[in-house]
Amino acid sequence: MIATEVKDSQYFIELEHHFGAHNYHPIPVVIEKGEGIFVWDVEGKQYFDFLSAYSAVNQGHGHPKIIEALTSQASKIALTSRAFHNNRLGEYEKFITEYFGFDKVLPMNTGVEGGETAIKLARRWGYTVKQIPENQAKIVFVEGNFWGRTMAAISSSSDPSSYAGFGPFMPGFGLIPYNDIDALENILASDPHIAGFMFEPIQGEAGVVVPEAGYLQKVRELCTKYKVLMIADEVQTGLCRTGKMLACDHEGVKPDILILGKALSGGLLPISAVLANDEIMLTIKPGEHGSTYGGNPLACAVATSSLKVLIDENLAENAEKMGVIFRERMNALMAKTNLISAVRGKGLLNAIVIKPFGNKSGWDICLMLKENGLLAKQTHGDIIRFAPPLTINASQMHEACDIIESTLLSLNK
Ligand code: IF1
Repeated sequence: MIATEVKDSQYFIELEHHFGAHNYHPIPVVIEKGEGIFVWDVEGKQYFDFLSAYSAVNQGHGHPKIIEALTSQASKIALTSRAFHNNRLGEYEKFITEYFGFDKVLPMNTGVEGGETAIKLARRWGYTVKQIPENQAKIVFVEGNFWGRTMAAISSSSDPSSYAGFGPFMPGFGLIPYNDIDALENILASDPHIAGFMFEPIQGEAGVVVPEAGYLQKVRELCTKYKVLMIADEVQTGLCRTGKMLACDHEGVKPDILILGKALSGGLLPISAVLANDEIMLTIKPGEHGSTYGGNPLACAVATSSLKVLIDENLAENAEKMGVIFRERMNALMAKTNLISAVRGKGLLNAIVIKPFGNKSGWDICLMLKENGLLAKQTHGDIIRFAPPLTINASQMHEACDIIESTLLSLNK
C-alpha cells in the first residue's frame, strides 16, 4: 500500500518495490536530475556520481552537444528500420570505422547484443574461413568475465549469481583463468576448433581486475599464432574510461573484433557497435543478423556526437590525469587506515578493496558515502568501484576524495 501522497524518495522506492521486478537491490537514493558529474535526488540533494551508470556516462550527464544531436535528429526521424536506408547510417559507419581502423561496423543496441554479435561472427568465420566442422566451433572466455545477462552471456560465466537456476546452457564455450597466458596457450594449442577468445582488457564487474603488463600483447600473439579471433569486449573499458581511447591502446594491441557500448551514446540511449575487417564481417550475409533499432538514425547521430565529444574534449587524457590523483589519494588513505587492502585501476576505472571490519560491508560503506554526498556501488561484497564521468576536474576529484576519506576515517574511530 502506498502510504504517502508526498512524492518523496520513499514514495518512489515503494512504487518500484510494489510494481517492479525485484532484479536489483539499488542504493536507496531516487535520482531526478543529472548535470555533468553531479546528480540530484528528489529532495534536491546533490551527489557526486562515481558510477556513471557503469561507465555509460563518460561525457557527463546531459552533455549539451550530445543532447543537441539527440533532439535535432529526433525532430527529423528516429527510426526507419534497416528495411530501408537512412541518411545518417553511412556517414556514421564511415566515421567510426575510419577512426578505429576497421573495414566495417555492425551496429546494435546493448552491450550484450554486441557480445552476441561478436560470437556469431566468430563462429561463422570459424566455419567459413578456418574450416571448423559444422557446429563444433568453440569460443574461449575467462573466469570472472561479465558481458551481460542473455543465455549466451551467462553460459560463459564463472559466477553462479549470473547463471545458477537458468540452465540448460549454451554449448561450445570454454573457460580459462584471466591473466594466465600459459592457460591460454595450452587451450589454443590443444583444440583446433577454437574460433575466438573473448575477454575484457580490464575486468569491470569482477572488481576492476587489471592484468599484468604485456598480457594484451601476448594474447594478441597467441591468437595470431593459433588463428583464433581476439575479441576485445571494451563495452566498459572503452571510450576513454581507462585513460586511452581503448584499453587495448595501453599496449598498442588491435583485436580482430572490437565491441563498444555504454558511453557510445553518452548515456542517452542504448547504442553498441561491433567492428571487424571484411574477412570476418562479410561472413554474415543479408538477413542473417540484425535488430529493429540497430543502426537507427537517432543512434547514429548521438553516437557520432558522443565520439566527437570524447575526442574534442581530450577525455582520455583527462581520465589518465584524474585517475592518478584518485589512486594517489586512495593509496595515501590506505597508509593511514587499516580499512583498505588494495587500490587498483587505470584512468578513471578504479576500485578499492576493503578489509572486513566488524560487520561493515561494501554496501554499508556505499550507504555512508551516499549520506555524505557521493554515489558509488560495491561489487562482490568488499570491492567498491569508483568511476566518475571523465569530465571531472582536479578540484572536484579532491573534493570527492575528501568525502571518501572522511567516510572511511569515520569508521576508524
Ligand atoms: C547490469 C555489471 C558492469 C559490461 C561489459 C558487456 C556488458 C556489460 C564489460 C553488457 C554491462 C552492466 C550491466 C548492468 C550493470 C553493469 C555491470 F555490474 F552488471 F557487471 F558494468 F560491471 N560487457 N555491464 O560491463 O552491456 O547489455 O548491459 O548494455 O546487468 O546490472 P549491456
